Amino acid sequence: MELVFIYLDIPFWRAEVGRIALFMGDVNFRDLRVTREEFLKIKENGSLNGKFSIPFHQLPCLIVNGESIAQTAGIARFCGKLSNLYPTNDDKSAGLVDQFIDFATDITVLISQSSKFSDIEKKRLSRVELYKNELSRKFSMLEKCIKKDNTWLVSSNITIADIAIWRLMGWLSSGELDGVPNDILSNYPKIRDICINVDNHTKIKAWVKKTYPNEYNRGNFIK
Ligand SMILES: N[C@@H](CCC(=O)N[C@@H](CS)C(=O)NCC(=O)O)C(=O)O
Repeated sequence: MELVFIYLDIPFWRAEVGRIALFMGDVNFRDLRVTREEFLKIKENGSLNGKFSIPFHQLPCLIVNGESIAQTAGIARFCGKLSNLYPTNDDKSAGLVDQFIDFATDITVLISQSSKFSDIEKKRLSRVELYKNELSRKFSMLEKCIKKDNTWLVSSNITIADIAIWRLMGWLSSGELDGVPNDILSNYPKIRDICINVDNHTKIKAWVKKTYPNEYNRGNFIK
């Protein structure tokens, strides 16, 4: 099977969950990273250089034997199935994995709403407000979903859900999102422990070494 994974050259969770799954499963794929200029053109005309169709003018997009598949969660499941990081014979576990991926989407949508302000102070204030209210509420709910002493979010093995939450929370705890404090995980020890477990996974370390810029701020997972 010929796979081309298209996204920007940044380790955002939407792409990382699929890219890392393929890497962890030793599935061969082309890791195609577009420039900002190419991304703007994709948004405008739904195509990467006339070669790959991008159905909803959004990234990530996965090209499977020449056919385009869009939408983060669907792509994540597709990659997870190929790499044994998504339950294929256990519908309940699959549903649980899905709920965490969709949770990551919900949080991302909330953040992007606050990113719309062009005025920097307005943007910061809206994030402060968002963090104090909706985000904290949501993270408390997520914390409650995690069973005590669980190494992974679902079942006894790492799944695409863990990868998604690790990168989502890494982004949010990096301190680089103005208005969101970098110590957020200190309030959610079970989420933090999942993130630490992912961060320490041998294959994750290998991927980080291979693709992340030196000293990249992966988030604040300190206990
Ligand atoms: N529903 C899509 C949303 C993807 C999305 O918003 N991607 C961003 C980049 S992280 C994008 O392409 N934005 C451009 C746009 O929405 O026009 C998904 O789940 O993949």
